[in-house]
Amino acid sequence: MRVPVMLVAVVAGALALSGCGGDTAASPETATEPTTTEAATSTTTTTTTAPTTTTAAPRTRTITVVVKGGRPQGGIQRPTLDKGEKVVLVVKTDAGEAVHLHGYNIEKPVTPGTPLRIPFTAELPGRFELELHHPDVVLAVLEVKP
Ligand SMILES: [Cu+2]
Repeated sequence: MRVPVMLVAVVAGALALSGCGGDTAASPETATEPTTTEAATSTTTTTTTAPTTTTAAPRTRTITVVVKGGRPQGGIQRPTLDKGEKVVLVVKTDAGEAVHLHGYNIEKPVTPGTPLRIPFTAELPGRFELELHHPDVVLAVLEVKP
């Protein structure tokens, strides 16, 4: 609901242009991490350790798959996840009845035209297919590092 249809289409198009680069840049809705790249260029003499720079909120990674004509736009994404990473799979499809994340045994019914969100935590290492059922189409392959 938050991301307009056109924006998703544009992102999918950009992915298609750049080939199967599974990892997209930070999505606009989750880019809330402070960028501290320029903060280190201060020329003060003493280096005091900043007390509050630990990662406070665990970031949630959003992986969006757009299916048109029963096929994933931009090819099969192959994102690599860290063990314990929080992930939200967003599937927008014009076909199919269910989305199945193998290995995690998460299967949710999907309505064509309505984005489906599948939040989960990548606690199981390995390589797992995200599949659209009826017809069976591989949408993405997630690799969770041990
Ligand atoms: Cu399946």
